Amino acid sequence: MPGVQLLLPGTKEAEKRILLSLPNFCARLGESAGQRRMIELRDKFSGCLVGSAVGDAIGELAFHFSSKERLEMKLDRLKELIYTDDTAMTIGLGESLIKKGYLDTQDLGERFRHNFKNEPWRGYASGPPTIFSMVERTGVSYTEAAKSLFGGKGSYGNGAAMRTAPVGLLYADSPHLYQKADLSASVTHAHAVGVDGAAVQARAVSLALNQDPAEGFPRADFINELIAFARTQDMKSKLHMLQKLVREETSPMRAAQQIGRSVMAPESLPYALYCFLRYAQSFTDCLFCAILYGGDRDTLGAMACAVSGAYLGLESIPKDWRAKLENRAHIEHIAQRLYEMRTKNE
Ligand code: R7I
Ligand code: MG
Repeated sequence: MPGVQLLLPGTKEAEKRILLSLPNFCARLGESAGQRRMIELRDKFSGCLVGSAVGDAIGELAFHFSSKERLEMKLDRLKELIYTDDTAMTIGLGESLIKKGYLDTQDLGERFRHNFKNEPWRGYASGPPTIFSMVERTGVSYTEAAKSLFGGKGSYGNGAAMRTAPVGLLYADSPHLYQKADLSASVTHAHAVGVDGAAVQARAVSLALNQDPAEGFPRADFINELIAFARTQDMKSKLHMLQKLVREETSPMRAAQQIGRSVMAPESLPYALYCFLRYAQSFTDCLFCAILYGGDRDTLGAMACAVSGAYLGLESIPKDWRAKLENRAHIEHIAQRLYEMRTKNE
């Protein structure tokens, strides 16, 4: 969307634009300007975390029902949407932030380990459980254990990016967003590329959160901002590729083939962002784009739908899917507590 200026989160101009663009919606409710913004942001916080969990759960189903028709039939019949480690860790990160009020890596690691012990069947890859047992066996810190993985380089998997939405919500307007995402990643992902995945996804959430869905999404500025925000060449070059594919309106299948969509952060994250940008006005189209073209489907769904939900809000997620989501009340509670923490600090 050339020529559209990206409004930086927290700027007076951004807030003014959000308020100005919602007069009909809010006038119907007879609310004051201050209340208008609260409703808008609250809805976006829940949209982000519920959206991510729905994307994760439906993405996991797509491993077994890989055509859209079969998946939709299954979704109609299904009683409950079961999420995977992506959401379990997003919940853990949200819980730790709420309990401590800041990012405490030891508390976060403990929370992750505790949740893993209770539910080891959620589909974790090898990295996090290896770290948990190393901490138990040797007493080292989580961050030290994370540094020792994969020959001392740490993990470049997408596991830090997939769970980073609470950081993007809580620190959306902070100049220290990168550092916060880095801390949240460091208990399991020490590799600079794994950390970069968490930071870029947190920034994507924060930018989407502060854009008004009543207006066209400023795609070009969004990608430029993410390229500038990324710190590794691996991530930057894949974001440049994303920029070209979006500009050329490349089909999802071709984009998936070119970017890749494996568990490596610089593959799955840019493809998830491609799906959000291609279908910015539709949560369901964004979801299907993320999960129907192979690769790390649950995590592609979680990352794309966190950004989509932060932009479009809770109501954009089909009601039936929200109703079937496992543990939804707790996820919404975390979103609302994070919202209160964020607005208290303003
Ligand atoms: O990143 P992580 O927590 O999870 C990745 C995916 C997500 O979809 C989850 O939902 C889960 O299903 O799996 O898991 P890690 O074990 O840290 O990284 C994932 C995989 O990437 C590893 O098991 C390795 O195969 C590979 N990998 C690496 N290989 C070589 N060198 C990650 N980092 C490295 C590396 O530095
Ligand atoms: Mg998973």
